[in-house]
Amino acid sequence: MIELANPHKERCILVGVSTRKTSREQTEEYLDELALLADTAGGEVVARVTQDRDRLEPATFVGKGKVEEIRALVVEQKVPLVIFDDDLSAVQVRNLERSLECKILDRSALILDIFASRAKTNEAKTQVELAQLQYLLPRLTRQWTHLSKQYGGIGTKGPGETQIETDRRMIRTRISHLKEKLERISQQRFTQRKGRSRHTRGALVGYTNAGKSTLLNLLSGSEVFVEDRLFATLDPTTRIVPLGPSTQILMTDTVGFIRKLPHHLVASFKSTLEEVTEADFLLHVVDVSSKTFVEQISVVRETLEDIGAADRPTVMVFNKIDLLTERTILQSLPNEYARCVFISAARGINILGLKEEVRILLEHEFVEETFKVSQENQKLVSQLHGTGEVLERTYEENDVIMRMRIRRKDRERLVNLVGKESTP
Ligand SMILES: Nc1nc2c(ncn2[C@@H]2O[C@H](COP(=O)(O)OP(=O)(O)OP(=O)(O)O)[C@@H](O)[C@H]2O)c(=O)[nH]1
Ligand SMILES: [Mg+2]
Repeated sequence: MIELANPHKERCILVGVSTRKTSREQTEEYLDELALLADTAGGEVVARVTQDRDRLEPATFVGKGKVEEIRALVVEQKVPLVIFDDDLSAVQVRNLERSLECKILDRSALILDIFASRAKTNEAKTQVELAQLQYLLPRLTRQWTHLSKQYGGIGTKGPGETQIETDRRMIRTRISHLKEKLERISQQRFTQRKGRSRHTRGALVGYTNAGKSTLLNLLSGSEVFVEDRLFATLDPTTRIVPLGPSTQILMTDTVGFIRKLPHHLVASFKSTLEEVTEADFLLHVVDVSSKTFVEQISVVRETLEDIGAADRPTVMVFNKIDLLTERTILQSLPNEYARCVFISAARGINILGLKEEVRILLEHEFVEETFKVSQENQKLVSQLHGTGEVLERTYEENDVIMRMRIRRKDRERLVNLVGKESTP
């Protein structure tokens, strides 16, 4: 593991392969990003190696000659770590470790390592550990025999079993334990969210380092952690944001996405990402000054699809316009994205424009409706509470009259439901 706290940077070599699907230029861009990841993890990149190959080498990922070239660099520069931009199989890691005689990491392992050092809360730590173990399980080779020391105990070592089987069994047990723990955390979160359900809720989503936390700070006047490194935020933070003189909404900032985010990581961050899947609308923050912002948008969209949040009403927030020397690219974007604004969160440019766009979205997506329900019908009253924001409540004989803000798409269903239940 690379220690984030280590003041001595760990020297490393990055390796990327261009196949038929990826051009040379793309591979270089991916390596730029891998270099940022390595830097975030506390590494110092001393060399980058690339190769064009139609077919990846099953035994060593890159070709034999390339392995030799990397080995020469490792020896010459005394490098303890080589990081590959793509996922490696257990066999490839083992073979490469043997040939290069140094530590081998792939992109997923590096991202998991960063998440592990960033995780502060019980929830984030549990989610990261689950993802790490799931990543590890199919890659278990003999080198992992130390695990029994970590998780050992009575009954963990049956006679005649090989160490590796024991390790696998321990990991599986630990995985189910962590899953149960996360299920409980998810339940707690659900209860918390219900408690604050009368507010409209938005979530900030976007590629890592796009400026989500900076924007939340600006909108809410708070001080969420901001850093020019990847994955500064892992835990969701929710703040009240004033939209106008009489409207307040809740905004949640959460973990950023990245290309090839390990699948297990997305899956195990389910409870954190529920803040996104259950939000009323999304602000998709884009670093428009990045050369690869279009690809970043697709990565974020794919991840949103993965977690079932792709259909949320969304404002595209093109951030960091202060860094653009050439603004012509901005002209075409409104044709492509129905709702979009151009801002600089760091400089506070066009924040009023952003708030206006959110107001328009909310007006379009939400309506006010008044319901009259018998006070005795507690089930229906609480059902209404769960579907929207109660703006006003008055009582009339046995009835409660609730003026509510609800989603436009829920209106018909609710009117039918309440109409049927409350009129005699
Ligand atoms: N120049 C410029 N820099 C910005 C702007 N907005 C944010 N930044 C910088 O971009 C970096 C990342 O900002 P964050 O707010 O931490 O980004 P994030 O999206 O929360 O990142 P993660 O939590 O890592 O996913 C910080 O160094 C910010 O100061 C902007 O409008 N202009
Ligand atoms: Mg952040």
